[in-house]
Amino acid sequence: MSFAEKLRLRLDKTRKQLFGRLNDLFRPGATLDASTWESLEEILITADIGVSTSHLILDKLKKRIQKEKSVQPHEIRNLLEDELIALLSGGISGQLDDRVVRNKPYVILMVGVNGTGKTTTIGKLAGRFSDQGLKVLMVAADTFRAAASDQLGIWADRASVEIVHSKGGDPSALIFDAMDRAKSRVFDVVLVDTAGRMHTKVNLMEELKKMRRVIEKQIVGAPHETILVLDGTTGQNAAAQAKQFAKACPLTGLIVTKLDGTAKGGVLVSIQQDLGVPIYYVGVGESLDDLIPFNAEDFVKAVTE
Ligand SMILES: Nc1nc2c(ncn2[C@@H]2O[C@H](COP(=O)(O)OP(=O)(O)OP(=O)(O)O)[C@@H](O)[C@H]2O)c(=O)[nH]1
Ligand SMILES: [Mg+2]
Repeated sequence: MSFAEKLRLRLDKTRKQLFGRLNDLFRPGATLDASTWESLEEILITADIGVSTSHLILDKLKKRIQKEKSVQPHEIRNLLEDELIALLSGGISGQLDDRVVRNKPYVILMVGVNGTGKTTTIGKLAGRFSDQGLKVLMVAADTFRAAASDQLGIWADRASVEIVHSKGGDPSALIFDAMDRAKSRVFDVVLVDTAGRMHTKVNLMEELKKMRRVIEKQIVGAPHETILVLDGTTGQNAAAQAKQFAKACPLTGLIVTKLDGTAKGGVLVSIQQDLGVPIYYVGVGESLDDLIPFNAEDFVKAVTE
């Protein structure tokens, strides 16, 4: 199955519940009037695109069709797809797979609110990079819960990669040791798992900054990536988290998980609009291969067609 097919399959619910309504709204011969725009606005907002981004899209569509003499329903629909693809393509500057080979070791710090899927995503990424022949080191810097390190350990086994962990203690101290090991044993990629933290807790955000400083001091140019992992089912709250995390530490990319569940998908559009950082992957399940490289066109087609 291709990535596009898998995405379509896993995003079935979103497509049917929300964007499926586009079929009716823009059916052949449908009259286009003020109520069409109202319905479209409602579809976009319900899909978690957010009020301001939805209005931006509607304004752009209206401007584009003003110039036309007569407009067919399907034309608006095509314009809508183009607009969504354009919004989702903002900030894309190469996939993560292409970037990790630029520096050695390539250090990736994963951050996010509790339970968004950081540990699971690190497991999936480790499997992916390891399959590409890269030597991967996992760092269990979520030292708050004993179970967190065990959980990452299971993923390390699954992906057959090495892991650095400690029993409790300061995550920054563990990171310090891990960076040493990454340099001396010449790893290609280092994946640092961190404890989930509320974006509103100042002390926890400070701790994150400290971890970054430790990495910076140990390896020139690192961390090469600070990736925010967002739970797609949390909708506009995910958008709020993204803004707060971006304030605390410069984000280089996003991964949105759980799009196989009740997520509405539209939140990706509003986050892109707010932050302009690339979405690297989307998570569509709990297995090792349920991580799909993000492609705006495939994504928009999967939810709207
Ligand atoms: N359906 C689905 N479940 C996912 C996905 N990604 C993660 N999960 C599940 O979400 C739950 C939380 O995942 P974790 O990886 O533990 O999340 P975390 O961000 O590391 O959590 P904390 O370390 O507690 O902050 C687990 O039950 C995962 O199996 C996904 O893409 N789809
Ligand atoms: Mg975790």
